[in-house]
Amino acid sequence: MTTPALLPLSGRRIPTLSPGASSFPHHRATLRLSEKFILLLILSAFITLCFGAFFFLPDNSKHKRFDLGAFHTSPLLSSILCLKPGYGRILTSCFFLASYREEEESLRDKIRADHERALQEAKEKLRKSREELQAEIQTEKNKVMEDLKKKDPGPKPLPPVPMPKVVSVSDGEPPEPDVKEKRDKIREMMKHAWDSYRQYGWGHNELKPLAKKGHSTNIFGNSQLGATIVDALDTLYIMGLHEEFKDGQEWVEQNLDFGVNAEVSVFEVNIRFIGGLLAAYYLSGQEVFKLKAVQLAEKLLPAFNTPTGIPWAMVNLKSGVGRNWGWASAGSSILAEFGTLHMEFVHLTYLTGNPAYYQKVMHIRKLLAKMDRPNGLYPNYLNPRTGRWGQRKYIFWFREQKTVGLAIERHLIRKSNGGLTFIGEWKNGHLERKMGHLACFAGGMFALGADGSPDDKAGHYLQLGAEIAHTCHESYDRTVLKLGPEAFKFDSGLEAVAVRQNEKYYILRPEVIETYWYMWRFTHDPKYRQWGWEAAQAIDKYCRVSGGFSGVKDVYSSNPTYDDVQQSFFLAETLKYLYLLFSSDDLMPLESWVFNTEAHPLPVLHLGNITLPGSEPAQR
Ligand code: DMJ
Repeated sequence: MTTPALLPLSGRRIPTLSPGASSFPHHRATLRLSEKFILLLILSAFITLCFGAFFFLPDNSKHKRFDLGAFHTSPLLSSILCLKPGYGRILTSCFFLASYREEEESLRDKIRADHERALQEAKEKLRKSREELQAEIQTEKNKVMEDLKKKDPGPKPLPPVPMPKVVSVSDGEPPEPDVKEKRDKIREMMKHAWDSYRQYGWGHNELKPLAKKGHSTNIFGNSQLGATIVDALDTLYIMGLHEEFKDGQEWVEQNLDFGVNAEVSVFEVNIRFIGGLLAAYYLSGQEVFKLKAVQLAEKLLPAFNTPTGIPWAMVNLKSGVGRNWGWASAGSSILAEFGTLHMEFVHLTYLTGNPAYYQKVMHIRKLLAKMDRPNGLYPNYLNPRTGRWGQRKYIFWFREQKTVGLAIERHLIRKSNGGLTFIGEWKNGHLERKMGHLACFAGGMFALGADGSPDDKAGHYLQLGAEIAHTCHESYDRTVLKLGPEAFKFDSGLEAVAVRQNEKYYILRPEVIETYWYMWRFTHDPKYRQWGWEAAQAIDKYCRVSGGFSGVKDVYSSNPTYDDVQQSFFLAETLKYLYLLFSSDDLMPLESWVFNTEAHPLPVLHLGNITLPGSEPAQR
């Protein structure tokens, strides 16, 4: 008998004869040679089959429940292959049919057992309540977060600084039952706005309350930064909506990431996000808000890398590249924007000990102080490359200063024929007798300015604040919906009425209500609460829809159409000011808190008593 030699596949080795082989060596050798070829052929066919099967078999990690019937129809395959569950397409070894059958049986048993277990688990899950399931999901999420934290401990904690002295946040419940009822109604409106956003727009910047989906605008770039969450946090806290606040905090912790490739407005992101996060931090004491505010501020700093140090209006959060809006007087920066970074940036230096923030904004202040001021006023456009003023247009920007230049009064404030005090806009050497809804904030500003002025001036500024509040109220009262238009005229017999169709909209803006609140705090004249209540009722009647609150396109139409946007500032400002209007004064007293331009309260820092890093005594 021949013993087949183990041959290398090249088959170059000459076969040997076994003892007792044929006496016809030549013929025998020939026969052996052809047998060898046949054997070789079978072997190579066998190997080819093995490889073929390896490549064409399904990936059993994706198809754990593969059909074993297929193996029965292909006995050869079933005899040579086995699959190792859980490791994808792996050819582990070849078996003969008998051993495969055993394997198949045990595989079947395992699948059956897995199946039973999954079914059992599903049944158990179905027996659980929604709350129990949510709690389970939450526990899982927390575990994942914990694991992540262990792997990446995140940024180092910031040095502790003494919290500025503020009275603790009282609940501000008014003693009068009818006022309390109104306040409860405002709180309910906040719940409706928040819950709707929670349900339909969570994580998006804003909400489309009619389409019931997320919304965004170019100020946030191409991003999903949850602007409504960050803007609403402090309002939720002040209103005592703590479950909702916690929900927002969790989103911030887990999702708010500023490393995104988005070109955002420096001003808007500062007032809404840095302001919102800092306020949430000061109110709640939760470190995460401070950390996020600082992370964002770091992303905004490259916007100041201009030849003059006047920041670009926009910056890409990822690349740090800045630029200006094309429409802003040939690529200028906007005074009302870069002049409204001070409060937040000073707080950032206070909290971090990093002088950079303070120095950036003080540099702007010093630069402006050196510049010419036509008629004592600052024009609104400034070129950040050349340091020259752009188009001569004058509007307000001194939001956080307590003293207001006389020049504003002399050049921008007028009385209409009907006796309404209004603030116009100075354009190309001419005062336009038109006032914007935005300018209505100035009533509150004058009232605040009165508070810090010498006696002879104080009465005058408070009076000015009252007159502007009255004019802005008239702009609401002269409409069909009792909501104010975007801009209103005092011309050709018109008194506080919008003329152009594209100025008749109301987008849930806060400025008029903001002024009512400041006037209420300084005078306690009940008419301000009355006017605020009229506005709240009108908003609830005409802007409320099942999916939240929407702006309206024409306040003079009894059948208005919606713009389908729930602005984030509606939750940050409009509802907050309304709530404060119907609260007692011990909630957020103005001696302790100062509100930024987006109504985010920050503690008053008495810079006379604090030395900020990077500040020189002369700068204070
Ligand atoms: C808000 O974002 C701020 O109040 C800003 O200063 C002006 N625009 C809106 C509200 O109208």
